[in-house]
Amino acid sequence: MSLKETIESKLQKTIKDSTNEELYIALLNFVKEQAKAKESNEGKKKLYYISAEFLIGKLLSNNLINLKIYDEVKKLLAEEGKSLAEIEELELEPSLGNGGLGRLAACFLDSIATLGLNGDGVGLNYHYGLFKQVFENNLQRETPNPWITENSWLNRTETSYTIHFGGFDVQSRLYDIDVLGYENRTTKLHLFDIESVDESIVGETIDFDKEDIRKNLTLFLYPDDSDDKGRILRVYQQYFMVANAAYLILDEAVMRGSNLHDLADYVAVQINDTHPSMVIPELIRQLQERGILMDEAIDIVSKVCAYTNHTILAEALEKWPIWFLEKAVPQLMPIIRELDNRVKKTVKDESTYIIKNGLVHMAHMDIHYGYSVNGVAFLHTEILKNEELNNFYKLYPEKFNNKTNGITFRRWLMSCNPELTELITELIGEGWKKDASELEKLLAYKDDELVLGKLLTVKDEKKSMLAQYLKETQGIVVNPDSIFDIQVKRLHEYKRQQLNMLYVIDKYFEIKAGLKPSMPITVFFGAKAAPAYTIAKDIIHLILCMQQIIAADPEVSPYLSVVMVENYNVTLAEKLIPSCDISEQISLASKEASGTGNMKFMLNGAVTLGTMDGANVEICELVGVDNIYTFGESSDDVIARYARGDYSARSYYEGNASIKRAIDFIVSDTMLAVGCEENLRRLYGELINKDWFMTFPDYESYKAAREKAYSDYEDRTEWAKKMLVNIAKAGFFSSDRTIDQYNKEIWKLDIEETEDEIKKKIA
Ligand code: 26V
Repeated sequence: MSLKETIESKLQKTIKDSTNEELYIALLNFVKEQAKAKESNEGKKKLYYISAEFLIGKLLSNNLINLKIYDEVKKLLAEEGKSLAEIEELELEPSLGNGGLGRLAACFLDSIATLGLNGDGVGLNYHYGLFKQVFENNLQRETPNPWITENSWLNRTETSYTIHFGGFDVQSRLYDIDVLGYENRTTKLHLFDIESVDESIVGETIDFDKEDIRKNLTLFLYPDDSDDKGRILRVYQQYFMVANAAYLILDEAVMRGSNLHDLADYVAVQINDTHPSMVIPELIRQLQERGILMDEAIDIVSKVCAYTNHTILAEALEKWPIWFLEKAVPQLMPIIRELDNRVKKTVKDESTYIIKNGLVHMAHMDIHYGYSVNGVAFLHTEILKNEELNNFYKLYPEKFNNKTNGITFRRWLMSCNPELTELITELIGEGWKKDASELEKLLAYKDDELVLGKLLTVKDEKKSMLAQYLKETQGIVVNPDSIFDIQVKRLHEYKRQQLNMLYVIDKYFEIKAGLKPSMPITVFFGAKAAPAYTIAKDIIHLILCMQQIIAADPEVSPYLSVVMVENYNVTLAEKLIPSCDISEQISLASKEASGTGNMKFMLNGAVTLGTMDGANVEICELVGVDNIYTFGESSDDVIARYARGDYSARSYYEGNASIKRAIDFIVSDTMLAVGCEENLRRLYGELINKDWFMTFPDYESYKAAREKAYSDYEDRTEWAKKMLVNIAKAGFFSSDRTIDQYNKEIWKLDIEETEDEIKKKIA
């Protein structure tokens, strides 16, 4: 059967006569069948990547690309007068993550499937995801973000377990999403849900009865953690996730032939940040249930579990009060106490203990009882070893290793930027799609004006497409001939969207004073703030107020505009990133573990304006100082400044006229006319009295670097060379490389025979 016949047999009518909804469902079912027909990855040892977040994005086009039928389907639909792009718009995006950590997990699944590794993802099926962001009166409001429709990518399975909590049980149900590898076999994302979930307890807002666990457990990702009720719900969620994972892991291992004593030959568990850390005591508990004694169970689990750290921010390192665990999962506390006692018996350094002052330190458990601890970029791992986790590094130097993050080029180039994909392929062939290091072949065209011109044309095209899209979907008008300067990422003070705004306000004053930029500039923001993170929401308020002020000012708006997109998500990222000229990666040095947006921008020919933080350091090394704009204090300087504790924001504010003028503007009459006094005064006070993430000391060097980038931009050929070098050097950041390293250095899935077996054979 031809593709057309296959699709039409599903539709029971012609493509021409079908609605986009009908076509979406037909394509969804067609892809699901293709996935089923493909072999799934297998092997003796299997990886379980356990993560509270999988920010997978829409799946239709990506799956068509990985099946290598995207172009064919698009062409067929076009011939019948239909648009694949319009059909894609109908798919709802699941918001099963906050940002980088969840998106990384999704990229990793793509690479695991593509490399044919035997590994699955395990997480939770949140019905309303994180939340949908709505702007009202220049403020963020949160509403539920339902995404599960009658026809979705979820496949209900027969797998179900009884999960015990303190005082009650729940029945789980496993739903699977097929993950298709690029031209390869498939793997699975396992999302656990509860049978008793009750969507009706949620109304228009994200408030709900946080204590009715049997109904609410899988409604939202990370419900508001500003109070104990929300925090303890997280413990319930986390235990539900890992208890299900552990049952699945042990059942499958036994099916693959394990006698459980040899579990480490059959299973590797990657703990993605501390959210799944309870899998350690839970696996020990379940092994005991299956007849294995404590000593051996601990030994087995310590050879199975590996931990990834994604942040050095103390507030994000989970420490649960003992009473939370006693209440939610009393069966785990004796095991956690035993694990802690063993540490206390053998280790002198009290800072590494698991239980301290009534708190259970989840990361400490991971490090003592996991066999690998990795950071997510070179600098981050060095900071873990030498600063944050130095006491652990001294105990277990052999456990520490780096795995610099990566991104899947299938989604972040081939799918979101077919125009650039085509140009690259025309120049260097198809090989880069399977081996990203081949992108370096592009360097041969560094002085080819024709190629550089084509690169600029593609960028212009993507900018126009974004402008069109924003007009249609958000009613925002942007000038496609302006410089697109973009900062999109979670809203957090350490990422310093406020530093970007300082520049915007400064520039606003310069333009008012007659100092006009020679090219118009559009500054884009996209960011969700955690619902209970007050200052982050105040920063969003400032951005939206400034957007309004500039738009209404005919003196300024022809030269400068601010655009904050609503509800930034994977779908919007796929439109924003290809159209970007300047990629803002301006975290306070030492604070951004890696960043992955920085890699996506680079791959799409944006030039980075950034601090020497996270993976920016590696980007800088790869592209060379001529092809990146770096600024700001080094991580060593920042760490030293924190240690001295002598930073005074106020003295910078008083000593620098541009900073003072910009900060005072936050509480000016102009701002208060469009904004909310309480929010603006709070932000103003926070900045001049605290500025915990030290924006002021970096301001002058930031401004200089940004001005340099803008002026360099005007020499279009020279700029195009920078773009080309960035694309050519992005190969290192393919998640295929990252996953290959995880496998060779941590999981060792390809090794069919264990050392013991080989030794036995030799003997
Ligand atoms: C989360 C939260 C949530 C509540 C407010 C405070 C706070 C502070 C930090 C975090 C970060 C949690 C871990 C995380 O998402 N890390 C990100 O992981 C990415 C993938 O490795 C990495 O690229 C980012 O640099 C890192 O921030």
